[in-house]
Amino acid sequence: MDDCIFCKIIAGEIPSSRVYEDELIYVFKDINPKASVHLLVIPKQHIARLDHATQEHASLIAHMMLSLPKIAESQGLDNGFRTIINTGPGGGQEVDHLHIHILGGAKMPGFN
Ligand code: DGP
Repeated sequence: MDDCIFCKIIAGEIPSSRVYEDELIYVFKDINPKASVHLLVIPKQHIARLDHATQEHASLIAHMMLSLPKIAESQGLDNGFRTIINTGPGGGQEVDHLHIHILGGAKMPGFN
């Protein structure tokens, strides 16, 4: 997607603090962290929102989910972490490229 900032981050056209990458996903630090560790896990394939995903994306989304613990642990979150997926305007999604937030450490958002 030409006008997608996360696609531009994957392509290296916008700088980011990368923490992990494989053939399917790219992981980088959120520019506006809400916790001492705040990462974004994105698929390299452009999927705008979780509710745009279909069965054909099932293995990709499973890969994203199953990668979260090792990514979190690699950033020092060895006592657990929070994941958030905002979907659409009603869910507070600001960037229309599917992303999973990983949050942990100090300054966690105040809800459980
Ligand atoms: P959401 O509200 O779920 O769509 O969260 C989008 C997040 O993306 C938000 O926490 C800030 C982050 N973000 C937006 N633009 C950039 C950027 O250019 N670089 C980085 N690293 N993060 C960004």
